[in-house]
Amino acid sequence: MEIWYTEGLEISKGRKVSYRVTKTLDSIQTPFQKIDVFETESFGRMFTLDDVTMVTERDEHSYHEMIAHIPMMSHPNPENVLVIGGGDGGTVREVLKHPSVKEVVLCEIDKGVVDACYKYFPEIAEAMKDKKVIHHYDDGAKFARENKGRFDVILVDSSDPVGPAEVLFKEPFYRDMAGALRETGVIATQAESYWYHGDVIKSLFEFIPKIFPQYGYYYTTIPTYPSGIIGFTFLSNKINPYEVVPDPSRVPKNLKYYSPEIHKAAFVLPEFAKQYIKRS
Ligand code: SPD
Repeated sequence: MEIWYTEGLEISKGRKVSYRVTKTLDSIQTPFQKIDVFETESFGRMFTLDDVTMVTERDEHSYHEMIAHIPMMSHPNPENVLVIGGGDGGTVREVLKHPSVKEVVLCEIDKGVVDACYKYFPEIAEAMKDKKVIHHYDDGAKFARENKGRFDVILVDSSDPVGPAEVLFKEPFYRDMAGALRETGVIATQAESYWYHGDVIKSLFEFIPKIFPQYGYYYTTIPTYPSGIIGFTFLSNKINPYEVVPDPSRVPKNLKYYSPEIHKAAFVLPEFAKQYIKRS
């Protein structure tokens, strides 16, 4: 009998994307969510949370490189980095490719995610064992509130705005992050697809201009997320994302997606999507 996994995020909108499963490796219920790990025919090993795709071996680099390197390359000297969510380790792995980094704090609410990824995705998760990485299993908003003015870069590698991550798409959390950032700091947050989630993006950019003088929205392509793209907010007090000129000598070696050209292009949005991002 054939087994297919169907991405759960879009079913309520009358859309379905399914993947043929060649082997089911695990299904774990944590206090926060359901974790599943399978082998798929077309994307290699896949990791889902509550039936929503988080990571596949074949395309994870396009998401992790872009959530990390756009802000890291926009900051002149990122030393202290906070990753909220990101318990698979992919974002931490990319951050550690920058030699200026002294400390990466990983604040993941669900230790079950980290444990499952050590077991099933060692090549991605291994980075979390680096001695520069400090683990906190806690609520990201609380952690940000308790660590004022500590970080050069904050990356919110969250799941979608349902369940445990809902609070990470709300104004109070963005105010908490602003407090945890150094004056020249930069934040990037997972901010969904301009094709499918215009309402989410619009609601973020209702309050973002009240908190951050500099902001923008950029995106990456990724076949296993709904609509094949996913975007990120870029937030800062000082750094205007549209004026950043990435220094080619700082680009980590052997990347598969990010380049200085992609950096500039990622902020160029189709006309219909520009309406979601309020700019004065
Ligand atoms: N719709 C899925 C969005 C998931 C984004 N984060 C995934 C975690 C990868 N580190």
